[in-house]
Amino acid sequence: MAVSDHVDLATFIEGVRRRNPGQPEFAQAVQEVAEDIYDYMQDKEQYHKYQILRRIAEPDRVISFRVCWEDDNGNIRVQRGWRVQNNNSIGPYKGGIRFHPSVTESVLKFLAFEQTFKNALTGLPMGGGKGGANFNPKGKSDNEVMRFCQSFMNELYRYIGADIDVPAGDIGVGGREIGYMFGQYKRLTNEFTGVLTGKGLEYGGSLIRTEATGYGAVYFLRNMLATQKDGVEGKKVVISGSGNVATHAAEKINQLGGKVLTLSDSEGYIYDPAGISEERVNWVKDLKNKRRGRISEYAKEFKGSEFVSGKTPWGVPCDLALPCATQNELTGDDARLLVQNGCIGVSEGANMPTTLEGVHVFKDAQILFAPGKAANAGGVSVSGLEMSQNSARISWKEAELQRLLEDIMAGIHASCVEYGGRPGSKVTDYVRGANIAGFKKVADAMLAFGVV
Ligand code: NDP
Ligand code: 2IT
Repeated sequence: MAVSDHVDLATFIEGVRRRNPGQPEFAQAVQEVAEDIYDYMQDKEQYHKYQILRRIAEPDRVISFRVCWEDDNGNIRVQRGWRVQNNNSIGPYKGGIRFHPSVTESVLKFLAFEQTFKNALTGLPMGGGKGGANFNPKGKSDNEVMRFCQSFMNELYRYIGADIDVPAGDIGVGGREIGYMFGQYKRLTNEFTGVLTGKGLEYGGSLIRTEATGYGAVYFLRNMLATQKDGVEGKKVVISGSGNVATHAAEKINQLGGKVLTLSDSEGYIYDPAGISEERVNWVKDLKNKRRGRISEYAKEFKGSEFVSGKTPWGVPCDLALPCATQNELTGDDARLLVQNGCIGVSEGANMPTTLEGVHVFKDAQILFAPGKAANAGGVSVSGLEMSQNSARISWKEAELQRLLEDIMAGIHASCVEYGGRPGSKVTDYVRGANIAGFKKVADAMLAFGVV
């Protein structure tokens, strides 16, 4: 069959939209990947013939279930839970669980699709999956969260396993929720296995898993800057979010001598011209993890800082930006503003935080732009290392894990440079590099399996 007989990119995207009505986030993620892969596949007949991209963009399965729980007032509440098992060609399904009212099947399908490429980039044997529920943990008591997690696991446990599918945390799911879910899994199956990652250190968790995503996103930024003989020291940095990824990115920026100007949550952002020092970052971690408070409280605590309600932080002039909150939080206009204000590097701690238009603005401006599937892969990488430690029934030392995380991030950077070169440009197209390097590994495994 001649290559010209295959559907073109526009027809392919149109087909994805038609087959997945009402799922804009999923279609967006597929389009971002397809734009690069179509170009790469032009002279690679096998990938066309075996419909590889079409198959990766059709999850192996989507499991959806009812989650009932009782609130503290005795009301019966009903939520919807999902696990999307996207692709297990190179290892067991692996990816986080998100609890947030905005969770839909579209959001989880986009995340599981992205995860497939991200996990391939890490070099570790992990396939792609994602799960979650439209449950809002905000304002719920510990007991309510526990009952919800137990009820969620009462259904999920049938579909997961240390060699089948290994969930972890994501938005709204941290150490507390993983503890409740692991406890329930163990009770239901009478098995102590590495079925979840991000576990507490007392029961099989790995050192530096908590820090890994934020640290990794900053290591990736440092690697990109090094290609331009530059570094993080002395740079002004704008960060969105104030959860796990944002606070650990801020911590690492401080350690490398940068100045963090902002953090945010869904209600607005705080701007601290003095810089959000390590001590202040620790205060934010406490606010979020222990007191479960809002970022606006920062401005009341630290004189000279301000809270800007209902806005994202992208208008604050900076050298570097790290979107670490959620999908589509950085628009085309935001991207133009960042470029205009002299921003030279963007590293996505969140998954797909930049809209498709924003991605094109960064690519056209030829600034250093790292897509989430490369930049935030540190978290799932240390999850992979947690799986290895659990299988071997040992715990590695912190220095070893720190070294492995830095090595893995450097390896992902090198893969992006290998596949993301742009003729006539001194800046790598990291989006293209990550898409092609991630695709190639999964695609070649799929070719080996034939049509399944
Ligand atoms: P957390 O729940 O710890 O924090 C999420 C942060 O993002 C909070 O500050 C939250 O504010 C904000 N946020 C969430 N939803 C929205 C929204 N709709 N609009 C504006 N702000 C929002 O989650 P994580 O830090 O773990 O996750 C952040 C991002 O990083 C996500 O995109 C996640 O997929 C990604 N990621 C996480 C990894 C991990 O290891 N945890 C690994 C790789 C990627 P509020 O409290 O107001 O909701
Ligand atoms: O988006 C992600 O990579 C995560 N939420 C972490 C997944 C994991 O399995 O550690």
